[in-house]
Amino acid sequence: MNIFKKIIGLSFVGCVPLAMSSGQSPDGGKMNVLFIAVDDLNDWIGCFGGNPQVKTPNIDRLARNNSMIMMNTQCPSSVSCPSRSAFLTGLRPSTTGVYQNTQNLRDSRIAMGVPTLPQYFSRNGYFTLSTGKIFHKHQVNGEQDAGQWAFDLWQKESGGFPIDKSKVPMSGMDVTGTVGTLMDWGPTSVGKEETQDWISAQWVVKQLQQDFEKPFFMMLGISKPHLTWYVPQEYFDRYDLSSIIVPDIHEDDLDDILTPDGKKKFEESADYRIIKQAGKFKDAARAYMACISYVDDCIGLVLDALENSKYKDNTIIVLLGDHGWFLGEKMRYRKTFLWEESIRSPLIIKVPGMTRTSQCTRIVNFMDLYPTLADLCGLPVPYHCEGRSIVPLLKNPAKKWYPSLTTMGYRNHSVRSEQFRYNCYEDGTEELYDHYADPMEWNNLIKDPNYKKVVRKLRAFLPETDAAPSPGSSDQQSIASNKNDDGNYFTDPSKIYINEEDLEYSITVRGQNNY
Ligand SMILES: [Ca+2]
Ligand SMILES: [Ca+2]
Repeated sequence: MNIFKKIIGLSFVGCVPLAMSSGQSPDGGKMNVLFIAVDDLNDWIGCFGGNPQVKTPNIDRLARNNSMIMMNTQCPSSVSCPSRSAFLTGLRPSTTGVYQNTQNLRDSRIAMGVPTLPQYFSRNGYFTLSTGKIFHKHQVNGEQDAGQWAFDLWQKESGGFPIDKSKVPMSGMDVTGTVGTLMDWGPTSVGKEETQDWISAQWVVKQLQQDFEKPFFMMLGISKPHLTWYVPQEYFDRYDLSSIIVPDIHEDDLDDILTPDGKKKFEESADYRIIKQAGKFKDAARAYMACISYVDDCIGLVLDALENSKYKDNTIIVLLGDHGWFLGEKMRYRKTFLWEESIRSPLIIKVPGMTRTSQCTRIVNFMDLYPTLADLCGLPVPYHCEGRSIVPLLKNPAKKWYPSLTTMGYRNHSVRSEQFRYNCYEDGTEELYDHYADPMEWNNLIKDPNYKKVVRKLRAFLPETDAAPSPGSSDQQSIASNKNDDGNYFTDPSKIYINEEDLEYSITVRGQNNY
């Protein structure tokens, strides 16, 4: 039995939308926006039902307090930089060419041709402020570009997660051969008050006690549960190791995903192999859960501060995780793949005067956030946005909606409808899963002739353009040619709607080189 899937919060009642005209708070003024992005947080949150054991009382409290839980949100890409670059510009990876963590969106001519989400709000009467990771970080000329150029006020994060380095790896595993941030977990050497996300949250708390002359657009980036899983011991102590339940794993799951020449496309990951050999599935799950409970406490600080502020009834709250995360499913940990665990991402939206405590199971995408927030705040939705405003869903979650696209790397796409996920890769490999019958995506139906029509319909949602990777990509072949199949460099700008004023503005900002 797999108790991990679809134990969807049963205590949430149906939605009876309140009347509210977009752009105005209940008292008639402009709405503020509080946007919280959590790094690598999957659906292991109480109100999302991804793990019945995880303890997230603060996020659950937000969910129960006139928020809509968007149960089936998809990320634009299943790793940080392309996901964030996409929802912050309103342009898909397949339009900007930003596919990997190594690619700074400022090096994509297309991405720089539009104002980013906070820039758009700043130019439309908002005071924009931020701390923590919102934009993906890049080293530029020896300095860190963390997107500080996009905000009116930006606070560099501090504190970190100090540990006793002599004890690394604290998990006791030999993690040689893994790729990415060290797969390790254990207690910090300081209490929570001295850790990074706690300090970031306290900065937001302080801001919420200020008087702002303009409406604010505040973005908080929370860094955990991104690896490494170092948080104060008290969070590990919240979970009894022996009673941890780990996800169901089918070890033959990858056998039915074959390339066009019949070879197995995917193997188990090095992390998975090492954790399995060490017998530490439960330890890894507990460490991830400990980090989530730490994140939940930090978010609790902010929610309490907002509740006790004068902005309580005129502030839209958006809370998201930037993509999903595997904890053993598909024989892997981490992210960057086109399966449900990596793509489905948490999203909670509270719009005072509009949303009521409710769940929406329609398929939406973070691409929809830029147009949705513009719409909610009474700003024109920029023509360039490739997502769509979900305000109709916030008013009526049962409204019929659309399939969604996720891209991971050059020419690898996933289309998700309510019933199906269709994946196709650059090498011609394809997959199809029926979520009504198989929510864990164990049975690849692509060879079943009964689904030909379904596949044809889903393929219609693939992007028209696959932009060549923008500078910074490790895709050497693409860098060598730096061209699309049609011979153009990057995406042809005439194919998307770019406001010339925006283009000029962005180039001016870039010219300042104010990293
Ligand atoms: Ca991330
Ligand atoms: Ca399978």
